[in-house]
Amino acid sequence: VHDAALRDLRSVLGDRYVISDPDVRAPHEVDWTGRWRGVAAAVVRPGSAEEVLEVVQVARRHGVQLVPQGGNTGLVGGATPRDGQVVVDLRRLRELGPVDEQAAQVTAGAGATLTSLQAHARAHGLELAVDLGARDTATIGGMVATNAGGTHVVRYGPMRAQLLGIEVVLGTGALVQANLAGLLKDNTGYDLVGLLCGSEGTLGIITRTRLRLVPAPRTRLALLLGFSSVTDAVAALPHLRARSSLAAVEMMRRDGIELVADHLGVAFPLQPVPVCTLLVELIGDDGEADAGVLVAATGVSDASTAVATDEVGAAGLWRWREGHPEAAAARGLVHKADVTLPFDELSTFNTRIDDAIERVAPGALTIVYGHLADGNLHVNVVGPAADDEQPVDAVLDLVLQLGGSVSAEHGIGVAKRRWVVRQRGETAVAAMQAVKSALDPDGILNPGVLLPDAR
Ligand code: FAD
Ligand code: 2HG
Ligand code: ZN
Repeated sequence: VHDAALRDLRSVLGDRYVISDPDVRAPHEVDWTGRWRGVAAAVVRPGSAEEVLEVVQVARRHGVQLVPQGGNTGLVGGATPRDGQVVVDLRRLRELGPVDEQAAQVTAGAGATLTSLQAHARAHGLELAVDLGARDTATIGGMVATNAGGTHVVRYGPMRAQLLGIEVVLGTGALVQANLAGLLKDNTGYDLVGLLCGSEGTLGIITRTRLRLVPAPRTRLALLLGFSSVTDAVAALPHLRARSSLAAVEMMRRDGIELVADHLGVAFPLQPVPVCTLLVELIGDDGEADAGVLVAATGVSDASTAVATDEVGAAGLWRWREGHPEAAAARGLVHKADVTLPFDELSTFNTRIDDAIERVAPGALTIVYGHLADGNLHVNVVGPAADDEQPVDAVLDLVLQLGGSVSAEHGIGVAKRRWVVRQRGETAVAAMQAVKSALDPDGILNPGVLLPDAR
């Protein structure tokens, strides 16, 4: 990056918000897993949409490439600078508008964390429907940019289903506002809001969002259901879906639970640890009544059931599921594959995946867990070197054979870029490339992410 570009950035943002000190840059130059690293020419911290606009204009003028970054909890390397780009840290844009109780909506700055938004909404008896383990650090802008899913998709859908309006600075250097008023019906042309959601920083830098909120449940009941196979757990899905109080169905396998038990130094509530355990959440006032009906319907014996009826108890059960990414990270560098399978292939995938990985990474530690009701499994592999592509390739290859998707909720980033054409087909990817060149004509936004290089 040219000195003149840095000088212009300093005059727009002030010296304090253009950071070249290597120690301050360092946490922005590596991802949460440690698998993706690079060097940034600088980290800039704009404090308003207008400043973001000026940053993009400076970048266009000087041909500087930008990497938008929120909480840096993404798991596909999309927020990591690769080759001397400027990281645009958006966390100063954390302003939260008043909660609109009439509409059950709120306007949130892109840099607000999920936890801060939830505290704000819950003070009004409402909450954002999307919840995920990285809540204290992940930002709303990052969640929109990745179309994050999380644990309540079965009930409320992913981030795209909550997003009504957006403010964004496109790669063209235009500041665009689309339905920030949160109108529920607005069929005026192309859906820019939906397009920006899941664009992973490649089309525009999101500065503000208008979000739908849902009632914060008065009771939240968590239960563990132990099964002797993944097949049996999948067979319980129709019974679970029949409960109108259903809010989450999370899957854990014995090997993952044993890893978490080791990491936390606590014994799992179900002993012996079942081959497959579902963590089910029911919400609403009839939660307790529902639990009894549900346990009876799924046919699991009482001995393989644990129920938590209060917040503390529920949090205790949830930490088993949410502890998986951290327990894996404690064992070393983790290769992540986040995939969707058709429901009738979940069980086949599960029986074939360990051998598929063992073949390319003998002795590696493999754990599988995920959001079962979404057909979304997370495969974590510890052992292979950071630049070894084979473990994730083996998972994605099997996923495509079984008719699934190579990216369920984490996005493509740099990790899965080579797989986009195989998943979507040449013509669909060409259409995406046309959108990219229209909205980011100089290719300054997150080059190397999501799309293969244009031919
Ligand atoms: P970052 O990591 O900073 O960025 C992610 C991507 O969005 C990058 O491509 C970046 O360039 C782009 N971006 C960020 N901000 C903006 C912006 N304002 N404008 C344009 N582009 C932007 N994900 C799930 O879907 N479900 C889960 O259950 C889940 N659980 C997780 C648990 C743990 C412990 C961890 C570490 C991660 C988890 N994630 C999960 C992944 C991650 O939290 C999400 O992808 C989240 O949406 C990323 O938000 P972020 O602010 O950290 O974004
Ligand atoms: C989860 O569901 C997250 O816990 C993270 O999506 C998954 O780390 C992973 O592989
Ligand atoms: Zn997940």
